[in-house]
Amino acid sequence: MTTESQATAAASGAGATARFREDKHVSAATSQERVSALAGRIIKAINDTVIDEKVTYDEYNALKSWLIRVGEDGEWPLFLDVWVEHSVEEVANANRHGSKGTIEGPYYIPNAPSQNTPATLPMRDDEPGTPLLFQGQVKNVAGEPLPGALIELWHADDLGFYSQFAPGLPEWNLRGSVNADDEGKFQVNTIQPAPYQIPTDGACGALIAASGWHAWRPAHLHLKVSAPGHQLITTQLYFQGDEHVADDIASAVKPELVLAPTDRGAGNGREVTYDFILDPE
Ligand code: MBD
Ligand code: FE
Repeated sequence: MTTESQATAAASGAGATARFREDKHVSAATSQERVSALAGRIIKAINDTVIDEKVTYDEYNALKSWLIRVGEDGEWPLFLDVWVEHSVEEVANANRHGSKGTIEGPYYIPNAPSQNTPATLPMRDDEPGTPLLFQGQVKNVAGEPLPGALIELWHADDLGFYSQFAPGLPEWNLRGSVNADDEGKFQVNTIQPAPYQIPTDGACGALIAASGWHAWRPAHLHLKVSAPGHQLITTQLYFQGDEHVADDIASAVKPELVLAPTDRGAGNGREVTYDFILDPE
C-alpha cells in the first residue's frame, strides 16, 4: 500500500502544477509596456548579479541545470509560492483595513465539501493529532456581524502532508467549506496540523540543501474567508511556540496571525477563537 510518507517531490509538484493550470485563469491582457518593464527588470536583476558576483560558467551551468530540474519536478508553483508570493500578497493587500492576509501557497483546492457550522472537517476515523476546535465570527470593519459568511479551511495532517498532494490520503482529508451562521459565527472541529517540510528530494530541496537553509514552514491552517459584498481574504494562522514561526522559509508569518489555543481539558484537545474582519468590496 502506498502511504503519505512515500510522497515524492515530483508527484506533489505534478499535482500542484496541474491544479494551477486548472484553477488560475491567467489573463493575457497585460500591455506590451508592462511586460517589457517587468521582464526587463527581472532580466537586469539577474545580469546585475552575474556582474557583481563575477558568476563563472560552472555556476551559470549549475543554474541552467537547476532551472530545468524545477520544471521537471513540477516545482515552479512551490518555488514561486515559497520565495516570491509573500511580496505579491504584500502589494495586493496593502490597502486593507480588516484582517491580515498571507500567501495561498500551492495546495488549495476549490469546492471542498460544504457543511454548516458547527462542522467537523473530513478526516479519517483514526486521524492522528491533537483535536482542535477553531471558532470565531466574521465581521465588517465596523465590527458588525456578516451573515452569509463562508470559511474555507485546508491544512496538513499530523505528519505534515496535504490530501491530494501526497498518496494514501482520502480525497478531501482536512479540507472543508463551512457556512457560518446568520451572525457570521462558526465552529470547526479539526486536528492540530504538523509543521510542513519542503520536499527534500526535488529541485527546491536541492537548493535548500546546497544553501544550508532549513526547509520548514511552521504548522499552519490555510483559510479563505468571504461574505456577500465583501472582499475575500486568503490567509493562514500559526501556533504560538512553534519554533519556525520566527523563521518561516516562505516568509508568510505575521504577528497578527499567530494563535494561542487553550487546553479544553478531559482529553478534548485544544480550542481557539479568531474573528475575521472583512473589507467592503
Ligand atoms: C505549503 O504548505 C505552503 O503553505 C506554502 C506556502 C508553500 C509550500 C507548502
Ligand atoms: Fe501550507
